[in-house]
Amino acid sequence: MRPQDTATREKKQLDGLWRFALDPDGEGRSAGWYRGPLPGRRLMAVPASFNDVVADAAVRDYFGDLWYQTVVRVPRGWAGERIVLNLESATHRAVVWVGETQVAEHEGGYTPFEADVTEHVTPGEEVRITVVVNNTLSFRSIPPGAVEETASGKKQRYWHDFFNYAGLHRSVWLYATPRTHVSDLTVVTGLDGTTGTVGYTVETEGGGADVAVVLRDADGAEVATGSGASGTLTVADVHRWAPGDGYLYDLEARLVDGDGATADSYHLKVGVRTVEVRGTQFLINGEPFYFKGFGMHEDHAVIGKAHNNAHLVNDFELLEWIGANSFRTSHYPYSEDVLEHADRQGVVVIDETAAVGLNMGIGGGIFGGQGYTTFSPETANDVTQEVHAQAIRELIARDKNHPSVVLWSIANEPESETEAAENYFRPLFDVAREADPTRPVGFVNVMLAPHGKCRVSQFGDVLMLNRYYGWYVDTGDLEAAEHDFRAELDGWSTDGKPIIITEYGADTYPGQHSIVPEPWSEEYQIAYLETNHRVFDSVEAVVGEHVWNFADFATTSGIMRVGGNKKGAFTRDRQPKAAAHALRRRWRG
Ligand code: GCB
Repeated sequence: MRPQDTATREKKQLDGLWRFALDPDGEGRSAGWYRGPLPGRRLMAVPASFNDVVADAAVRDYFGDLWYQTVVRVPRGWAGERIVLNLESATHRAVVWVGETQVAEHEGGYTPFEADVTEHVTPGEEVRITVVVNNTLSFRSIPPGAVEETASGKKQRYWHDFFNYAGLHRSVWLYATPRTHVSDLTVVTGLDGTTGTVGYTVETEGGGADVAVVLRDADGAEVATGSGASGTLTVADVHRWAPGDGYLYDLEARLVDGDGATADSYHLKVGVRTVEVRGTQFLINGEPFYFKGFGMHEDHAVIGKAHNNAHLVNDFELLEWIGANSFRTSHYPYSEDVLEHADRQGVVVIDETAAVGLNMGIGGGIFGGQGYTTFSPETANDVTQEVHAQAIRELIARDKNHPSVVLWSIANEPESETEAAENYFRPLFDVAREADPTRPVGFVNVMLAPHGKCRVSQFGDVLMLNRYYGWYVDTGDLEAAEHDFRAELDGWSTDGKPIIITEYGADTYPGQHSIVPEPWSEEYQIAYLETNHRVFDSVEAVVGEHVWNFADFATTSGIMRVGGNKKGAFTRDRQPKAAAHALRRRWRG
């Protein structure tokens, strides 16, 4: 649960400039760098990916341990409270000390973790917080990677097509709650005609207390109340949460002590809506929904993958300008601020884990990865699978209450045409469904595993396909692309499931023009999109189109990438390419 300020809780943001040190010899842990000030004088912004902040290639490409440290005064008013240290993310894993005591350890770069530090701090006094982040990717991490020996030393390799930005990308908090407190809250909403239902479950820690819940509308008027740790509230004439109408109620969960006083209070924004897959339709509130939008990235100059509210609002403004109603959090869980904004704006989200690059048939885009087998005792194995399962659980635990989230994507373009892949993924679908029985689950299929060959799509509720007809195949030949794409989709249509085209796109160098549609030109990007759209419009089971990508983004260096991936409808600094105007015409009508 995110830190909050409520009648019983207070939070203190620890963002700012932290001490920062790289640890290329890996000595900091044994030398106990957390026992005192970090060596060196370097400072780093939190939140930020560290890579592009420093003007040094050795820092940008660094992998290994990197240390962050700050000193914070614990508010004196927190005496007697439970005090918690919360990190919204540390990419890709971290160990945290408060003073000289290790308080937390976490694997996975995009989900939050926290530690009860009550016993290790004194309200009114300062305390040193040290975090060692480790950004090395291996076959035991999600996403995977490998460290290879080269003529110039050890190099980090990975098979996903975006730069391995790392560090403390999101906020760090200290917060206080009463000892008896709400520890989790889950809502499931339903509709019965014009009546809405809000099923809730409140979990409590730290002692016996009664639970009381109040649901208020957006104007603050009470519309339903309940008591007990779980129950169902009904709302007559409910204002539904719907695409384009991010109406939110406020659910307050209160713990009440023996004297009737409020022991703890926590608030949750609730959008009342339903999601259902029926045949080849994707229904929101019982109505067919067609996804229009993008696969995105958290990616900006200087700050890398850091969350930034100005960029958040700007990106959503551009989504609205262009007429998008949805996006996918390709290829990792985004900041929870992004999901809260999607809730408010009525933007629909496909929420994805960081399981990208589990495919040795691909690498840095579409080719490569040679020299490894995807699934084997030495590469992705049952330990990897458990790390992956935990990533799914943590994603769902964090995002289960967001009305904007309508579909879980448990992986992007993994190997899926082999028996090993089938065995690896089958239990992971169960993990997702157990964690959330209310939303459909899928994974994103790559064109190397077409219809008839893919052995994993049988487990999904929805087919999510990334296809590059006219780019990686049929390059420059849009007539062949149209023919081949339609033929493939006719195959998938026989599965009787909704199809979302989760990626299609063409690299486009802004300002590159051509009288005839020539790859890399702005004209070609438009012609490519129009060709794809003709295909989608002619296949009934297609219920969505997400262009790859919303904006140009940073990648590793490679002969297929010119200053990063250039498939954006917008440039990296969010200026429209000609295709953005074309998409706007299609999507806004
Ligand atoms: C894909 C990947 C995406 C890449 C894209 C590309 O299929 O899912 O991460 O960036 O292709 O542009 O090659």
